[in-house]
Amino acid sequence: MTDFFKDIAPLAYDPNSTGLDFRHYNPDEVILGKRMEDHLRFAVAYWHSFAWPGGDPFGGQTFDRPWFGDTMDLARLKADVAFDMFDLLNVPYFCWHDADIRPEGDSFAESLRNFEEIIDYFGTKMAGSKTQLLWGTANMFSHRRFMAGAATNPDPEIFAWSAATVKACMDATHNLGGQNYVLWGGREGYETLLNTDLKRERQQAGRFLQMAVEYKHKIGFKGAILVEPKPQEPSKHQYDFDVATVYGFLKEFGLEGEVQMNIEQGHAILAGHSFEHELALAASLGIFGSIDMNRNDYQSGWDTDQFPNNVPEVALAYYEVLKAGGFTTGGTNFDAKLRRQSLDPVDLIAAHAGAMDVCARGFKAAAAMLEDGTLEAMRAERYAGWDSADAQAMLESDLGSIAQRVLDDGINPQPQSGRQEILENVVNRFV
Ligand code: XUL
Ligand code: CO
Repeated sequence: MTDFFKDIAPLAYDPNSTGLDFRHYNPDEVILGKRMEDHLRFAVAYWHSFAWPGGDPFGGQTFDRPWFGDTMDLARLKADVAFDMFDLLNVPYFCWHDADIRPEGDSFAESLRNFEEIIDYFGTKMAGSKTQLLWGTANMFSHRRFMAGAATNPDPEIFAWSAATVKACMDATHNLGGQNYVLWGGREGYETLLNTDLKRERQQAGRFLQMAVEYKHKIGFKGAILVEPKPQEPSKHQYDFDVATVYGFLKEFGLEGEVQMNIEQGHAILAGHSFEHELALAASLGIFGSIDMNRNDYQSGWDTDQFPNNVPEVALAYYEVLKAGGFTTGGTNFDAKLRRQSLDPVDLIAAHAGAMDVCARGFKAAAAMLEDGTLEAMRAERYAGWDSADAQAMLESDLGSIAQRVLDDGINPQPQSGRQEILENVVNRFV
């Protein structure tokens, strides 16, 4: 154990806690026949908690971490502190980008050596910890070489560099027993059409994703490949705008049976949707995979990646997760960062502890709503007319025959209440 979190004890479940301990997250509590820990499958995001220096567009680093710097010794110290925090929080999973965990070398080969050495170090740390890998991914957006995209770059050498990077990250994820491999679009989009061949870029992105899927099968990786949609930021226009857009893209490239979605709360909001909409749509298309849990500031209109703290919103999200059958390989990754004034080690622990409690409260409310059954019963009642043989036969019929039936039977539909306020009142009994 390092001394970074020296005065902080491992967090326990204590419903009367006024400190860091969990008031709501009890990993062993059985809900809907499963332990809470196995339902929620929490993960810590390495990039925000250990690699982000605390900058914003108007100012640079605010955090002063003993592991900041570009040496392998510091990368190992960072890993030591990270696993200390995983142990204190008792989280089952973590997630990384290659660039979060290793210093960049002077060549691809040197970066790869650094990366593989830290991956081996992770293997040792994971052998002595409960915390395992939810997913790995490649950072193909921070370095200036990626400023015009990775797979969609006009320069084929960047495509090659990106392919080599994803291969290395998939190998590492596989070797560590990762549950999923994630591809977020990064700078796969554009700033201006004046310099962009949109058709060509989408083809490159499609072929790249096919190659990732082919490689998964080649190495026998059994986890899921997940794409994470986001509508803008960093690019003005991102190709992976939202779940619906990505589904069309997957269909175009024959990948709808191979790739699932990693859906992030803040990205859904940026796309003009609710989180639960994106979750429900992915589930209905059979491509729901995992979630990045966070929230954005609703006034600022950009990706502020704050820790979640809105229980009713989280409840509606987990309601959709439960209706989708819950997580299989996926989980709840806190893609969330501290505010830049939250300087102290205790802030990092409190942020995660609070977020885990918010998720636990939301999850319990979601499970209770599902067990109560009122919402599902009222939804079923709303569509009950479609249960009749006539209604079902209509879907196999044609416009002419239906028109004739409307005339023959004197069909004269009467508007019915959608009961939105009553349904909202039902939700409010649980949140
Ligand atoms: C960016 C974002 C990423 C992905 C992984 O908005 O969400 O952190 O989750 O690259
Ligand atoms: Co994310």
